[in-house]
Amino acid sequence: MQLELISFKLCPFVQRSVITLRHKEVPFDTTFIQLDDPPEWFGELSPLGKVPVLKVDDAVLFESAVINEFLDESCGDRMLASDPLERAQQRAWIELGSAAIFAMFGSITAPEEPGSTAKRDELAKLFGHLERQLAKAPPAPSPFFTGARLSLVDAAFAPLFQRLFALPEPILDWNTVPTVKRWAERLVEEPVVRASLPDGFDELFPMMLRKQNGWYARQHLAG
Ligand SMILES: N[C@@H](CCC(=O)N[C@@H](CS)C(=O)NCC(=O)O)C(=O)O
Repeated sequence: MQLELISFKLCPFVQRSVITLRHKEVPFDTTFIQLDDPPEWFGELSPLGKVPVLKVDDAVLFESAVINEFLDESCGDRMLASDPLERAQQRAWIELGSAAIFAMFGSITAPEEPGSTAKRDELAKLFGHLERQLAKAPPAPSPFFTGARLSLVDAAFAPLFQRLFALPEPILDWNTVPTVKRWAERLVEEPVVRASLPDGFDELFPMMLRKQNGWYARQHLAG
């Protein structure tokens, strides 16, 4: 099985698949594109015009959650629960993770302060739900979302946590979500998670935010 991941270097959704591929030690090739100037073939290949896309031999998969479930079912130890109800709940938390990624980006790219604040509030609300879920014992993360082993929920949230920690001025009060904080701090130290960050992330991430020129970047990323 030949795997080719179509990627934009800074995309957190692509990184979810990189974490899964690396965790499962599956060899894959990466083709990077620029989203603001995509090659012509990308429009043909990606039905929603988004990354990640995974080419599996001649077949095409899109949507990070779908790609990750395909990888999970095809390679190595399972990263989702075998029980249908638990598995469905894990999928639901992955969806919440996607909403939180969009809230984060909304907050740091909104053109003006009110838009940025509204997205920040949305992020806080989503994390509040996550905190209440995690604080129910079990399963408080120990250390991962579902217990001792990295799960697809961890793969879905890790790129978000890395970006939140990389911001020069926090957009989330971590003190209000202590269980999430503990999970996040442990997760970003996981070797496979660290290794999934694209080369040059520390410079490229603020550079991308400056280019977007939103209210947050103008306040906290001048120069
Ligand atoms: N629901 C999608 C979201 C992917 C997504 O939004 N990717 C962004 C880059 S981080 C993208 O390709 N944006 C291009 C666009 O929306 O035109 C997934 O989970 O794969």
